[in-house]
Amino acid sequence: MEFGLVGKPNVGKSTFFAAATLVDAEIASYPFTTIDANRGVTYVRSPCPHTELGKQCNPVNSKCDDGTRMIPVQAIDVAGLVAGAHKGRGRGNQFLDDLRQASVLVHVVDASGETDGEGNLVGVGAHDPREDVGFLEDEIAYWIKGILDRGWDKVSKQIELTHNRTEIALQERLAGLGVTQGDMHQVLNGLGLPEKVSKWTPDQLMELSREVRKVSKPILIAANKADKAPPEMLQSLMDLDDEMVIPTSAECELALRRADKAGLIDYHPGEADFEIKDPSALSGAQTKGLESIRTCMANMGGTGVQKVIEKAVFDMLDSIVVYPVEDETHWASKKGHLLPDAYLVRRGATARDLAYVIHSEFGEKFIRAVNARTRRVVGADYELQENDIVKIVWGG
Ligand SMILES: Nc1nc2c(ncn2[C@@H]2O[C@H](COP(=O)(O)OP(=O)(O)OP(=O)(O)O)[C@@H](O)[C@H]2O)c(=O)[nH]1
Ligand SMILES: [Mg+2]
Repeated sequence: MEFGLVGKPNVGKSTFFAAATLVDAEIASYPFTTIDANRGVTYVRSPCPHTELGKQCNPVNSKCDDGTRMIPVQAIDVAGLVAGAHKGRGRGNQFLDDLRQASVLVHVVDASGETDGEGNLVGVGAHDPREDVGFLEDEIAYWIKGILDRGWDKVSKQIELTHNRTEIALQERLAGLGVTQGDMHQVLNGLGLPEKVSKWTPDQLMELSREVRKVSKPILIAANKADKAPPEMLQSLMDLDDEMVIPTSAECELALRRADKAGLIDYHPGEADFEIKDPSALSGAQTKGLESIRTCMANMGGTGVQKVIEKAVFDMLDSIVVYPVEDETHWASKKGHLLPDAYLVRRGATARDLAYVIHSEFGEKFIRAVNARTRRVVGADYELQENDIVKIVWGG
């Protein structure tokens, strides 16, 4: 599972990325600091079932922090995108190809208003961040249209000649974006485009691209630099959609994660406070910096970074956590590792889907599964439930 960080230049995408992954990404207060994409791993939290057994787990593909399972997700940070990128403005939109695999986008917006539409510094409060919200949906749709447009004349005629079903042909073309046949069916049904594909107008292709964007790249907004945003400016941004706009301070989160890594503080991402380990080990400036972060977190209920990641993964993508095991009696691997792996799957995924996630051969040669909590045998179509522990039996 992967999420992409997008937005205009100089808003804090790389700071958010670095905070989430602790990968060293270049950060600077001018536009287009990032040119090539940064990739890294971050984690989402879920209560670990090992607590039900009263025994410590032995995670392999994930981590466990005192009863909280940390499940990896990929993060990708790309160059800044400006309005008109599809016409070549700024760095264009070709670099969005790096986001093909991303199943959800986090739109980082500068809630402080200190950057103009191109990302140049103009002073806190000088630019209305609400103006930056709408353009992204358009630019992502133009990018998708660009992918559809490549060789479209030939492709559209071929679809008609082979009497191939339009939804299958288009889905195959957009499979790299994570578009499924079900998605394509839904999109085409909703649009009611003419049957003759080669007669579709550029406007109709754009309409199609917009709908494909909605199903394949849902967008969540991080109202970043909330630590220095004028309160009424931040509020006006949240008023656009208080479900989809989450205030963040990527800078505070980065400082906290680095201080935690350096052993100076005890901080668990997502929490609203932290503990200074040994106050006498800190310089005056460090203490002052940390205390101002603490005040900011108290106002915001945390830095918002972990909240954004988890909202994207659990709410927008509707993911659940499942634990495949080989030994259903002991919830362990063959080697005796307790609850070694945790996987994120979309709600509605079946036992066979999980088998495919683990290994394509497991999916192909799926025989049955066992729900390790109930010890009941379940079939390929069994719909996985949150925190399920499942043994997959395969062979052939
Ligand atoms: N006060 C404050 N400053 C921030 C925050 N996040 C980022 N910044 C600052 O904003 C500037 C830009 O940060 P970057 O992370 O490089 O921004 P970007 O969006 O990746 O920029 P480009 O790669 O140029 O598109 C830097 O000076 C950061 O220190 C934040 O939450 N609060
Ligand atoms: Mg950057």
